[in-house]
Amino acid sequence: MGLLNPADPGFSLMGVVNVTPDSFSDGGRFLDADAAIAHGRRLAREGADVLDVGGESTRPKGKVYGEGALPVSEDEELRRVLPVVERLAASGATVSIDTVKPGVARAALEAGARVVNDVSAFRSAPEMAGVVAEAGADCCLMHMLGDPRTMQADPRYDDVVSDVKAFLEERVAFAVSEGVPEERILLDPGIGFGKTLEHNLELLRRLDELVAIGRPVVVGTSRKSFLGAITGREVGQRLPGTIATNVLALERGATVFRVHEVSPVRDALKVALATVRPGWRATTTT
Ligand code: HH2
Repeated sequence: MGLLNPADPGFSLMGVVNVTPDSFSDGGRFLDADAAIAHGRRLAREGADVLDVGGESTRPKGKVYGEGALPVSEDEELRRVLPVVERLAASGATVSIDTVKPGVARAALEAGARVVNDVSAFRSAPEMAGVVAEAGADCCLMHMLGDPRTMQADPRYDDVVSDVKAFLEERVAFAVSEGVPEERILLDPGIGFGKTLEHNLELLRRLDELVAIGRPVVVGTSRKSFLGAITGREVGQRLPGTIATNVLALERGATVFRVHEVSPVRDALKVALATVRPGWRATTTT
């Protein structure tokens, strides 16, 4: 099952494979390629439809995470992600590359990745659109206010949902104008990227307004700090909050869920989907 299978009425899980020393929730755990590959394989066995491999953290600067992620050179990012992409793709997994650098995306696509997850939605490097178009790849375009070092400073919106929606619509138009077929585009509100707690909750509450754009909506709430702000839990103890937000997002029409823990989220979403879409359960095998 890929990310954009129109015959599949269910949901897709994107398992996070961070090959970084400084990711906010699992920094340093999978910096070694073998460890990252083993982790990716485990997520695939647990039911991840796509493995999202990233070599540069987007950890925000601010009171929760301190100084924030430092930029990584293209060479270093390639050194981190390429062996992981290559071997996971060779093992049969659908791989997505989480990068804002066209050079990294191009090399990852050549190594077998099929999706480009660009948290800057082609703003960091507009030529990323051409890379995606040329490879015939899928892409995820995400909303972010500013960049990881500035985004949590004092994020403000007229109306967060309308503003994010207008941004995503404009990014779709740009991608299409650069030759990316609309059917290859997924959209993501960018939970935690230049948003206060209230902004995140409002985006989740009114997610159906983003679903109305007509493209699959990806949601990434996994372990994020707004869950900690509500529950008081440390990063490793945010699975219940992650599940609650993903179930709500599914009910409001999101279809792709980016998570660190695949198996428990998958179970929760299967039950949620069987409830909100009677009949779906009969079409599943497990
Ligand atoms: N969140 C993170 C990274 N990439 N991509 C999309 N499309 N949506 C998200 O919500 C999203 C993303 C941040 O999470 P993580 O990868 O765990 O942390 P870090 O960026 O610190 O590596």
